[in-house]
Amino acid sequence: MSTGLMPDTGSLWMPFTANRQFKAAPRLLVSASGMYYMSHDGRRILDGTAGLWCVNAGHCRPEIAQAIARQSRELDYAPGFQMGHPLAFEAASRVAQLMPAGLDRIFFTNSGSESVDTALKIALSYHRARGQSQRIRFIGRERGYHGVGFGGISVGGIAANRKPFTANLMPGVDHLPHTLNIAEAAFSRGQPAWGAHLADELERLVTLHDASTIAGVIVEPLAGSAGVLVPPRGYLERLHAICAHHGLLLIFDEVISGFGRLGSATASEYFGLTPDIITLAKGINNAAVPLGAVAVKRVIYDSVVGAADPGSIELFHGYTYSAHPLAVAATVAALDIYAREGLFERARSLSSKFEDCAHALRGAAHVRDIRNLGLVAGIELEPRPGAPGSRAYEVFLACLQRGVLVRYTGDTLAFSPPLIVEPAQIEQIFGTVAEALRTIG
Ligand code: PXG
Repeated sequence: MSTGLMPDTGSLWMPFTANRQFKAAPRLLVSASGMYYMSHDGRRILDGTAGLWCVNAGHCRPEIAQAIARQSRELDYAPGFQMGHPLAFEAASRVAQLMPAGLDRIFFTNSGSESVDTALKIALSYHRARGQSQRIRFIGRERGYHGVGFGGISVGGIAANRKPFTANLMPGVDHLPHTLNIAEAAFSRGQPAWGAHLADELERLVTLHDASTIAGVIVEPLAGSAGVLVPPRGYLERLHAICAHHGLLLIFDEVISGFGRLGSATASEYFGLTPDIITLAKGINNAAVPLGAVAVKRVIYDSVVGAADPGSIELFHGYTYSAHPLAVAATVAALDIYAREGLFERARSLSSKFEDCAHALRGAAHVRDIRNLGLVAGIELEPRPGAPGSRAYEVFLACLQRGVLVRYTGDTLAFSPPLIVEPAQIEQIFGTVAEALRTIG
């Protein structure tokens, strides 16, 4: 384990970080095991966020480390264009087995952002292959997060992520309204009863643009990054029905919700819905090596592949590291752990305890709303006048001082622990937040 020595922080331009503020007082993690990180100053930190919603089986699992080490000695890298290696195919089959019936064709990427851009390109290619190349529009949603590629920020709806680039976004994109309404649905446990009608906005957009110009609709079934937005009861079902009726491809971005977060392999399974395309990353291999994937219905693969001349490349798309041997070795090992330890079922069985502990903070100072589903919770705080985000940042720091890592976006604290979390650790996470809230103004 490393000592408390602080590296020179100058060269690294940190992602989604207040660089100057961070570098003035760096917070470093130097090792991890199971539910815990170790900080550079030698403190054990309980991981309330599974890293960034991705380390679903807990940290540094030996089986995954061994699979990666073995693979790095046996086949470090193999080209994925016009060549293959066995584990790529095995990992694709294993991922396909966890998808809703019919989504059994898997394209590998290296991140959620790449999965989203890949999904958009596949959707366009599908319509083109079927002679509907005028279907070029996409419908996203306000406050949606679909990564940081130009496709992803175009269909995404987080204003700050789009603002410097508004003139360069993909054309032909429109947005549904988001579904958060604190006045109507504050402190809902699980899915809010209010808000299914917001899906009808899709009918309005279809009327406006005409279905024949729309390729697809992309939403997170459960929106994480924008502050934990839980879909109202009946909302996703309505979106699904409208898409099916008009021939729009429904893309569920399951980068966060995939691999057990809601207590089933996918949110699609949790809600009993089968979209046309699912984007994946993060938990796909416990975040041990960067990897993302896009799962598509077989008819989509068959259409795109079947439309090309035999012997020609059907989809002009792919990454040097698509199905990187180390990344897919980690996938097979991670999926083995999820299955052997029943971690998705575990998440399901812990979710009511998680809900109770989160909602126990109702009435605590500054708490404006509490939202939850599966092993995800968001606690939205009243922003300080003129200083949005500062209160949540201070709670984040106060929790870290007390040995618990939480996330915050805007003034919403987000919780998404590894699925191996123990009930006492759930109490510790929310108990620490309660304490932190008492210390800040
Ligand atoms: N789609 C969704 C739904 C995501 O949540 C991405 C795409 C992009 O994935 P990559 O691998 O390109 O980052 C994400 C990523 C947070 C947080 O704290 C969320 C994400 C990433 C980092 C932080 O809310 N989600």
